[in-house]
Amino acid sequence: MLTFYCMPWSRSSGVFWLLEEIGSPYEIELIDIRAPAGVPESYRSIQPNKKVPAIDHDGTIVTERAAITIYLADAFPEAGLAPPIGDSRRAAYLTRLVYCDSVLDPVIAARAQAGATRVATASRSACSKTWWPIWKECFPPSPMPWETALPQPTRNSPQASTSR
Ligand SMILES: N[C@@H](CCC(=O)N[C@@H](CS)C(=O)NCC(=O)O)C(=O)O
Repeated sequence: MLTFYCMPWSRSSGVFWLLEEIGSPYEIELIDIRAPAGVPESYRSIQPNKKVPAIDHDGTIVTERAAITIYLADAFPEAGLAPPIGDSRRAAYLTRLVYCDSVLDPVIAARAQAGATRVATASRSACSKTWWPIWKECFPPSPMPWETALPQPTRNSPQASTSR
């Protein structure tokens, strides 16, 4: 049993995509991170910081996109989405995957939240000519096709415009 805790138009999108590629059944548990009253306290038992995405796979909870991606690709090897452990190609796979979340994502999120100019220099340096084409290829604009049937963000919510 695989449960996906998520919200469309958020950092959940990449995991949505991954789950669709894997093709194994999963249940969606929508966590309204933009609810005026906030995310319910009960969700802390899944994600201590009440953030999405998160998964529960047969009672094993995984949070953080990079960790979820690595976990799922390894848990469903038949999908052929990651080089297996012991394969030397795993080095490049893990490097790119972790780089995206640990270096690119914070810079891009900071840029979105602070306005384009304050962190433009850091952003330019991180999104070098080498990495930007990979980023664009890996993260096309939301919503993904399978997200369109789900609730969409409130357009005037500041969080909705900065968290993608
Ligand atoms: N490092 C985390 C970041 C997750 C994250 O910041 N998620 C945002 C949505 S894009 C969230 O849940 N925000 C709700 C909140 O902070 O209350 C990951 O990559 O999984």
